[in-house]
Amino acid sequence: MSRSEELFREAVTLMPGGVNSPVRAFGSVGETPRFIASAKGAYMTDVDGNAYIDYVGSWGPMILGHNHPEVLKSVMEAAANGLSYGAATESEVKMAKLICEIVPSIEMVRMVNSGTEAVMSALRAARGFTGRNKIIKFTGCYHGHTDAMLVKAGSGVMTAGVPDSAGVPEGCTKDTLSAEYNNLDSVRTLFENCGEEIAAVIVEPVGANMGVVPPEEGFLEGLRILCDKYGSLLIFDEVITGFRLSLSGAQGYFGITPDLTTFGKIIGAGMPVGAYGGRREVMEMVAPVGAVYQAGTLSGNPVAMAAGLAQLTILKETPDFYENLNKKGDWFFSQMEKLLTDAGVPHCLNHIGSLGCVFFTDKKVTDYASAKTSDTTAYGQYFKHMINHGIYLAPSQFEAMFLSAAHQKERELAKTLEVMGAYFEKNN
Ligand code: KE4
Repeated sequence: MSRSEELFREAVTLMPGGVNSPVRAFGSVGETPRFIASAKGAYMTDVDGNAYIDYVGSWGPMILGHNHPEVLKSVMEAAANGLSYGAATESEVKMAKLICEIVPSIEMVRMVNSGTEAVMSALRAARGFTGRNKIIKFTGCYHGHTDAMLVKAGSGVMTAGVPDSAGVPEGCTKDTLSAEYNNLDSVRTLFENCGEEIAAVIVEPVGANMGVVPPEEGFLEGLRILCDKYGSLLIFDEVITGFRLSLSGAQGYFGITPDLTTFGKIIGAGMPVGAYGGRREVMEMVAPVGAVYQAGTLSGNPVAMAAGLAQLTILKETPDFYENLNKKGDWFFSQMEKLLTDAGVPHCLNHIGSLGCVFFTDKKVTDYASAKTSDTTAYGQYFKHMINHGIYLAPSQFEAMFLSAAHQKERELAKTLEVMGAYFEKNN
């Protein structure tokens, strides 16, 4: 028995599913989760000493690769000064200043501790600012596990096969309206029916929790127009796309300005950090200046700020960082597309920048319904082959592959394509 198997056997008696976040249990791919001992650059090593080329990257934060030396140094230096004070610090001022500088739509920002917390708080600010209650979200989009968002959500909820979650009272979701991604008519209908009651539309500007589903031409612009028409706020949930598609995230990449943005993952470089921000008049609704209450013991934690500041500074100051990363992504996913096509595998490969996902379906995947046509058993078999050949992919069809600056074309990407090619040739 491997050490991972031993640990998992004990873990399931101590934590629900043996994990602290459902997708890590490898439930939908029928494998024993690998217990990771260390990570560096593009690699993770498990407790049995197996090394993997990692395409999860902690679900997005590791855009520079694991344990970038400058990030690690900043964390160690900050930790040496104390782990947390529960008081204002200079690092929070620096972080807020940097975010406002690199994301033009952010005039004011509040740090929190996770993407979920960022979304929960942004929704409350939007409701407080507009005095309205209803929120539109999109089927298959995942915005963390705050009650109001656990309606036809993506990611682990989608994998669990439950459209919603138990334990969420109807009162918490009665104001959550679901529209279909890339379907403006479905949004228009909701606005026509109750536009004056809609506080906000929240959207992943690139769907990445039903697998990767980029916005079709005009979709995001259409949301902006509808929100302006009905006086609702447009919230971009950039927990995944923030600082990934461009330095100013998807909003910079597509040129659409949201009223509020939520961040997570990359902003903390692997430490527990989330943030929400946007128009000053909305953010000034937030306590202690405004009537919208929100707080957090460890929000703006100095060690987490040091990690985030180090990573964002590298992203900001490295010449052509995003041009190079996105070009590398385009090359890699187009090579993957060629492998799949040459092998005659029924597939839809969606990718944008350093995000991508192969769906085992002959349909074009543009929303939740088409994503659900994918053969998750086939995905599980693919996953099993890849992990047993040293390639660590998302243990679910409805997640993304994340490339980092540490993945080198001639090394990790070439090796990955070789393992993939061998598999697809044998299994189509
Ligand atoms: P967290 O609370 O997990 O930090 O962020 C929630 C969240 C919010 N918005 C978007 C667009 C997200 O993708 C997420 C979390 N992403 C998942 C991966 N699909 C986290 C992985 C997990 O749940 O373990």
